[in-house]
Amino acid sequence: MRVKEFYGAIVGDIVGSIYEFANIKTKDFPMFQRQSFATDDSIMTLAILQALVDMVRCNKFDSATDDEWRELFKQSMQDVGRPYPLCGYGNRFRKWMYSDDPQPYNSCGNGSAMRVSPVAWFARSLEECERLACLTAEPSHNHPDGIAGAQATAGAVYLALHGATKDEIKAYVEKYYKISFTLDEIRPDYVFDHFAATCAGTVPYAVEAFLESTDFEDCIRNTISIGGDSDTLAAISGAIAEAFYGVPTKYRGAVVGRLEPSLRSILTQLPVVDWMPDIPQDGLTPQEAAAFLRTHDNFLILTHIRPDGDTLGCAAALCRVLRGLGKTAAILPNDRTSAGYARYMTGLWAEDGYEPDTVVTVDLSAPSMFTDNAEPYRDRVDLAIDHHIDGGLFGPRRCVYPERAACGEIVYEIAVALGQLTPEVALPLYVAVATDTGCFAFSNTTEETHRVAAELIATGIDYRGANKRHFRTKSKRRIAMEGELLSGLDFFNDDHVVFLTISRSMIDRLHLDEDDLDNVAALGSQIEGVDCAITLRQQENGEDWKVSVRTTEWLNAAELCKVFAGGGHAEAAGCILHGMTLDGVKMAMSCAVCQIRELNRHKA
Ligand SMILES: [Mn+2]
Repeated sequence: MRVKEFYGAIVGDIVGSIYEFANIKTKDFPMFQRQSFATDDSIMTLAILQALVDMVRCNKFDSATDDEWRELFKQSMQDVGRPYPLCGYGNRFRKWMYSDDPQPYNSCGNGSAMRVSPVAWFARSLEECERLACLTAEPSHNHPDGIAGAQATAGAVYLALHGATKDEIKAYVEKYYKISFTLDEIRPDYVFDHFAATCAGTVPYAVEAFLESTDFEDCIRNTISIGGDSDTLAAISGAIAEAFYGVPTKYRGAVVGRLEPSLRSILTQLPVVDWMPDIPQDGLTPQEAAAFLRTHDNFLILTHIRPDGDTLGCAAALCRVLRGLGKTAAILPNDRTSAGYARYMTGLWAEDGYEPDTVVTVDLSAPSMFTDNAEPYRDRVDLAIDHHIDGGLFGPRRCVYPERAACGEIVYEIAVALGQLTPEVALPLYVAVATDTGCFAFSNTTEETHRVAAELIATGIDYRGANKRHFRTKSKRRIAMEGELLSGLDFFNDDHVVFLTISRSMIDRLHLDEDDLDNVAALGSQIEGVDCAITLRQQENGEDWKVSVRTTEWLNAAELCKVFAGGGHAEAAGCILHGMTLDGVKMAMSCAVCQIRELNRHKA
């Protein structure tokens, strides 16, 4: 898979953060520790990124003058950086940061090199890259060496992004700095002194750490192993290594979790810039995942909290595939499994005391989606199979295809690769695919979805029975509940937004269970003219609310739910709001809807 995103400089900075003043001269250390944090290198990199994004958004990227660029870079560094006085600014830069009229101070410090990497992603030629690099340096680091450090770094990232070899990258950097040493030669004597804080004392060393590396992680380890200004060195080498190798997706979660929301959003809300290059992203194909499964044994399969047909269907199918191969496999019990889906799980739940060797998650997108009893396995997931965009970042191996309508489509490919597409496997997979697509009616449904369904049906399963059971049958209680919900609709925003409320008293009075409440959210989205249907379900404590959102294309449901630490897909997502009254929840949700709508208008 190839993606347009960059985390490399920030990964390097965070890994290096705890070694800057406690150098280690070894490559053997944990990449992320609890104390690892994003320092000024990350924050200034994000500030430069924000400025570039702003220029694109206001359509001035091509027409802005040098003065306008310098002014914007300066402004962006102050805007983004001022809330973080303790992130590690040097003395003179701190004065600059909090000055009302900041002036360049002829610095040749490495600050100009550590923050520059985003320009390489936006530049369309090496010349443009060098010009922009110079303009990011000049507001503070206007010494010729400060500018050279920024240009050498940005140029190296640019070349790596555009397919240059290590020899070509080295030759380019040597226009600025001679690199006539190896890491082993300089390691004993390289310390964090005055020289190591300048561009000349940093950039060539970071570049050499990249040149000697075998992959992204090896580059970061090389960099930390020489000592010096570790976080800045690694921010530089990490940016180059990312452009050259790509960053393992497992590090994205570690970065995102260490950035405050406002900083995080600079990274995650990149505008579409078609000229921006993309980089390879790791991840297993279904065939590679199949190969992994074939060579392992004693499996435990994890499903997500509030399990749906997709996660349960995938688990049941995968468990049967593995048992079909003669392996030991079981599914961790999920006590919220509804009666309608329990029929597919018979005989597959793990018994108490089962000790697995291999842990696999299905349709489980984030750490917050683990069930309570899955706690002991949180840090030992071996393979994550998922179709959520940020899915499976907690695992070392991911088989993630966000373009797939259901995780069931991916497990189908795996079952085929392992020669195990039996009717017993196909039926739960059909349920997985059918339920996650609203019986092939949601907009996530593709030709591929239908092709997979056709292959599943061809095994001879009773798909008509499954469809009747899951889509055309309602309990009396469900019908009564729908009657009450529909008589209590609450419209907002010129009838574009509708709230449906399932109160605790309704659940108790009508004796509603999980089956009765399954997919209630779809009800509101059936109303003509409604673009956003929000179903609120009061939790047992009375003051927490489970929110399910269904939207049309004008509003991204996942973006909306992310505001409240939830997630999901573009047109179906969820979150939980804590400690609120019904009116409070409605207020919070409708405000967020309006804000996102405004933001999108602004973008457009
Ligand atoms: Mn799913």
